Amino acid sequence: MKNKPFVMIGGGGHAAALAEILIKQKKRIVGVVSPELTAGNILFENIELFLNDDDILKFRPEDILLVNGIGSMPYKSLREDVYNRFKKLGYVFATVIADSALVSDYSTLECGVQIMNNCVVNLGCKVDENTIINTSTSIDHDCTIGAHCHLAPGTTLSGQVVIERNVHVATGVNVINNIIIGHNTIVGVGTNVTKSIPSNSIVYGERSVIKGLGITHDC
Ligand code: JB2
Repeated sequence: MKNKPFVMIGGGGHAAALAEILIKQKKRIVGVVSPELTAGNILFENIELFLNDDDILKFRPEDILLVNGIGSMPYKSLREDVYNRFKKLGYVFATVIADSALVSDYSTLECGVQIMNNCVVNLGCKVDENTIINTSTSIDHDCTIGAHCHLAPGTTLSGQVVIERNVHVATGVNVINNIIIGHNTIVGVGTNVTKSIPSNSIVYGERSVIKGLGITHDC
């Protein structure tokens, strides 16, 4: 079926931001699935509310596209869990790109990637599934971003940065070129990353101290 309708999972701030992007693009949202609406009521008021994730099973996978409106914060796995559950059942998650974003024709975005308002994704980039590139993030050329990451608003990546899977980059982080950030890492708000970061680290503060796997050193 061409132009499949969308079903939004989650009813909070991230879901509302995605819904506004889709509504502006004249996409049809036929359901929102959330135990309660905690934001965006005005956007969802004419859309049927389903209270339980099992209600998604009322839609056939071939008839709809899912939108993962569950946001992503450190130490919370709900977004990834929901994605994996319904992907396994044969559902497809829409890739959402805001009209205000600029995504190079020479970059690739996997299923479920969300490029929010005012982002730039330059040429040669690869973004893996279910990753959020949040508002006003700038990703320069030839960067690789793994699955289930969240680049929070105002992240800036210079060229050829590699971010492995399940990394949370908080608001206003800057990363110089050729850096590798290992999987399951959290980069704290406003950090300037000038050295690569091993997996399973927490990086924060003005000097970008790394704590993780027993390692503590300057970034
Ligand atoms: O199991 C669930 C479930 N548990 C909570 N299934 C479904 N389908 N929905 C669930 N929810 C709903 O997710 C809650 O009822 C609520 O509506 C929503 C979470 O909303 P919240 O506003 O707490 O967070 P968010 O996920 O929209 O946004 C977070 O992540 C964004 C990227 C926020 O922390 C934002 O600040 C951030 N920008």
